[in-house]
Amino acid sequence: MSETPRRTQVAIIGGGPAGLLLALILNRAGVDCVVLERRSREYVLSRIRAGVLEQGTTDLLRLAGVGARMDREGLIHDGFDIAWRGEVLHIDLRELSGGKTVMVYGQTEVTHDLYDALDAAGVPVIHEAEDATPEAIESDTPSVSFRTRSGGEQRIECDFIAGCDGYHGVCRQTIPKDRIETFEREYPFGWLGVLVRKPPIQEELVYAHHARGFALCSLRSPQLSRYYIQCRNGDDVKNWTDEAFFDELQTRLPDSIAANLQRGPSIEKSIAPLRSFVAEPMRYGRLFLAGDAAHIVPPTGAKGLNLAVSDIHYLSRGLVAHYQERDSGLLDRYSEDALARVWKAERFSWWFTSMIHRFEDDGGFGQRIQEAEFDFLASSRAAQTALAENYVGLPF
Ligand code: FAS
Ligand code: PHB
Repeated sequence: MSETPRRTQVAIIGGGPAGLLLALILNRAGVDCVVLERRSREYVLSRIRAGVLEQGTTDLLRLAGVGARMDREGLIHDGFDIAWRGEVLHIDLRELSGGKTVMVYGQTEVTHDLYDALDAAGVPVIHEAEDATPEAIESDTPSVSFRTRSGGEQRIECDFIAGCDGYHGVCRQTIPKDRIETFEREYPFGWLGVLVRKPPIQEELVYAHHARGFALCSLRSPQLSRYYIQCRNGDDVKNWTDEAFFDELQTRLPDSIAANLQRGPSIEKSIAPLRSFVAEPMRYGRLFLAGDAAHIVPPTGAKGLNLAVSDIHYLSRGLVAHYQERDSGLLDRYSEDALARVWKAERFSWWFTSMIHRFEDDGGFGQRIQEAEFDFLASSRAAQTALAENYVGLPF
């Protein structure tokens, strides 16, 4: 393990997709950086999260030189199905969006590819970096202090700090309360997700609305399926045997689709809470927030990982221009540019979540509105086009 540098140009806190992709793009542009990750590499790579990549995301990953395995193993999807009252509405993404598609390729694989590229480039990623703390972020000479078992207490001086440490990270908390504004909506349910080594129920994704709750059929490969069902807030994975999960999933799907379900032992089972959250601005002094550190979306629209990537598009181009052209204009616009896209994805994720989940407390009016929402979508090409444009990803 190379000695931790005492100084770098950009210190990146957080080794998830946002932090790792930023490090790779900066390295490719000759900007010095270090990644500080709280967990071990094995832990980071054990996480099962996003599954759908927008075209803007796959384009940027290719540009960063980590698209080869994705293009070999990823699955291009031209559309998906919405199941409702036993009907199935197909959303033809390619046709409705003017040729755009999405790629099914797990976030875990993206993270693997990023780690491999950073190793090859010799970019320092320090794992099990404890108590990373941004310091002097209002000055021109910020630093990050942290501790590792092997190296003890350490400090890295830098020009800028990228807070890519996720929703529960430290960076957002470092900004004075009167200099940051947060916007939040919690949903009265979570997603119980299961990974199973069986062929998917069908090639394309199925988003299902049902009186008992939402369900989603997704996949990671032709032999690896990912399923979700809406569950109560505070529900516990221990309450769900595999059999109970698959029985509930089957109930929430139209018979024509449920008939193809191949059950198997779950190799991962977890519950994720759903929330919408945005922190403004995404910058304070020399500290920049990116990805889940700045915003969270309910996973219904498959936007979380993709928003992290678009943040890194804006942040990396600003940092590279600062160092290569001594021009800080794009960096100064980072928060404004990133938030403009974040809020559109927040709107879409909220809309899709509100339409397709079961809200117990919404009463008859809420449920009629959901029915009307779906009926309008099913009958209007304009509505389907709007859904498709958002799902494949709005322009960066
Ligand atoms: P991440 O949270 O991925 O990475 C932050 C990193 O910072 C982590 O590795 C963490 O260990 C590290 N860190 C935290 N505090 C630190 C500190 N103080 N010092 C150093 N390191 C620190 N999105 C979708 O699009 N579809 C999905 O289906 C989906 N499912 C999800 C399920 C779950 C359970 C969760 C939590 C999220 C899910 N998401 C999904 C969203 C997810 O994919 C995120 O959008 C994506 O991981 C964002 O990447 P990052 O911003 O890099 O944050
Ligand atoms: C997934 O495959 O994990 C996935 C796909 C689409 C979503 C959310 C999650 O909207």
